[in-house]
Amino acid sequence: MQVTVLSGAGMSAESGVPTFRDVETGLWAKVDPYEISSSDGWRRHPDKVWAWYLWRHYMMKAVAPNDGHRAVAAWEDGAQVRVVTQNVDDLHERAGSTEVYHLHGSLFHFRCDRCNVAYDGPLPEMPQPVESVDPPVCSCGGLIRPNVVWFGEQLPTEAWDRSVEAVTQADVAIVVGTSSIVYPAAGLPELALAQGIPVIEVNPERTPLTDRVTLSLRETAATTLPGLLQRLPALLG
Ligand code: BV8
Ligand code: ZN
Repeated sequence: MQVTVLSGAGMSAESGVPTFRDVETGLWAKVDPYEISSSDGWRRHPDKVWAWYLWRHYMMKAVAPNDGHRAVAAWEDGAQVRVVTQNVDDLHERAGSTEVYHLHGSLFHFRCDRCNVAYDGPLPEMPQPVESVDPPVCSCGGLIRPNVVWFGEQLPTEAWDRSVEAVTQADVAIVVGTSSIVYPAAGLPELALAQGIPVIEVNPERTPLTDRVTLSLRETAATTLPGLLQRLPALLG
């Protein structure tokens, strides 16, 4: 059986990682996550954007995969599982998933914003979140940025193409922990539905996708994913 998982920030919520919209707490309460993760935001104040990503990068060291990530990884024992994630964390990989496509990049890779060369130089320690940190400067004069996809930027072609394949070849697609408002990622479940592939949503809240999917479970990732595959025959009838 081919299972495709489409995950968003809610997948990592039970690991203690604030979701994209919850991130307006603490130091970042006064910033708009959509502004600080946009190419315009980077142009306007690279020091604030760099500080935010550096903090999120370091915060990942203190968190671990949850039962939801582990369930998805364990499904590989009996099924072909592909994970299409909007998340820039590495929790699916750390739980053991082997096919993970990052539609919006990763907190763990950095590059120059001018010559694109990969940066693997030193990163300053950040024991506490601070509001502004100047990003390192590349030898070409460009600024080092996180290798994530900002609003207004194209998605990585290979990850997108593999994700479209994963969704259109699946026997079932499971959409978990996303508010389904950011495109083109939010359009992927429609490709499965258009082919009559069952789509199951796992989200404690309703989303714009809720009324369109085969089944929407008002439940959380860590509590529902562990037993979900076994429940599929009964759930899908
Ligand atoms: C593009 C990486 C085309 C960075 C992210 C107007 C102006 C400019 C652009 C646009 C515009 N209108 C539309 C657009 C396109 C735009 C877009 O869709 N905007 C939206 C806001 C309308 N999209 C883009 O710009 C994309 N690029 O279109 O390029 C183009 C064409 C030509 C030339 C150039 C470009 C790029 C989008 C990627 C942006 N980067 N992230 C980073 O992470 O820092 S987006 C980021 O937010 C996430 O990656 C995710 O995709 C998105 C939403 O976050 P979610 O993951 O859904 O999380 P959220 O907090 O929203 O929701 C959490 C959910 O979990 C909730 O539903 C909650 O109920 C649930 N939950 C909570 N706890 C649990 C749970 N579920 C289960 N279990 C739990 N325990
Ligand atoms: Zn450079």
